[in-house]
Amino acid sequence: MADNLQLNLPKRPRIGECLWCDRSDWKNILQQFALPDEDKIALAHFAEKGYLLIKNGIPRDIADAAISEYEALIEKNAILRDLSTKDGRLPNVHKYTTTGKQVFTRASEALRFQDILFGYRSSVYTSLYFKYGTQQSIHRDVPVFRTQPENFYFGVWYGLEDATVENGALRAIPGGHRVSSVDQFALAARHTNDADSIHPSQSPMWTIYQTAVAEQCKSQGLEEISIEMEKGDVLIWHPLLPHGGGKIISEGQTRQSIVYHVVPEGCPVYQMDVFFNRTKQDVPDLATWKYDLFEDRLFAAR
Ligand SMILES: O=C(O)CCC(=O)C(=O)O
Ligand SMILES: [Fe+2]
Repeated sequence: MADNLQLNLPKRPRIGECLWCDRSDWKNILQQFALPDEDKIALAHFAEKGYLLIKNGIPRDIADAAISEYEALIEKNAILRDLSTKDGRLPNVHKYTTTGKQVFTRASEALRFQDILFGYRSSVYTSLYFKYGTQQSIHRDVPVFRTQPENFYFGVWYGLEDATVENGALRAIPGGHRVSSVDQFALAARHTNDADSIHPSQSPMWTIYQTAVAEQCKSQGLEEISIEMEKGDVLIWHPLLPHGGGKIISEGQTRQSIVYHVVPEGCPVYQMDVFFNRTKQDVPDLATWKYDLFEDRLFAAR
């Protein structure tokens, strides 16, 4: 890996921009892309449902090597072993293993779609390695991945093994990213008289917001589904898509996966202290962190 790079990235989304697929004229924009029909169908699915599934996106040898390298890492590193056992996840696996970066850089079809959906080159902000299904309740990621401009973030999930309802496949509410009736500032005003004291990563506002989103989705007749995936498949989700991890029915069965939280190169990420505070919306649109370059892709240095 190269030395940390401090970059000034002129090609990045600027205040006032939004994802093209969130614009009211997205169908016209999509028609103008010089892409085969099957790509346009996949992109239209993302715009309407909030996610895009890429079959066989990871080379099989990389998926196998990612599991072996993770196992070898936690075998020899007691601190990381403790961390991943206690939290059920290893944060920023890309920092510790080569395959933890290659799952991202070698899945070329997934990268191509991320770049098209952003309209900019995708880069890694954080990653998580999961050995088991997370059983996380349905949520939107956006309160802790509040980019500037807004919504230039995707969760990109890579299956290292099959994920089925037995071992805790992902769940999602298709179309839930379009539910716009939850006003996070009004919610914050109702639950605190001091928005400036909202903590970036630990706040009761998280659950309050996610509960309101789930209620709104339900009242609009949207339903939760299970997204079963095969080893090597990749799923890209919209920043506002409600999603989570299914219940593990076969106890002890693994569901190995890596999720990358991605943003355009140079795009900064803020957390709940910004997301819920109306007076902090004017934050800078250039990331202040350094990057590592690996196989032509940028990873935020941690
Ligand atoms: O893998 C899962 O079960 C959910 C992961 C997730 O929600 C996330 O990384 O944002
Ligand atoms: Fe999530």
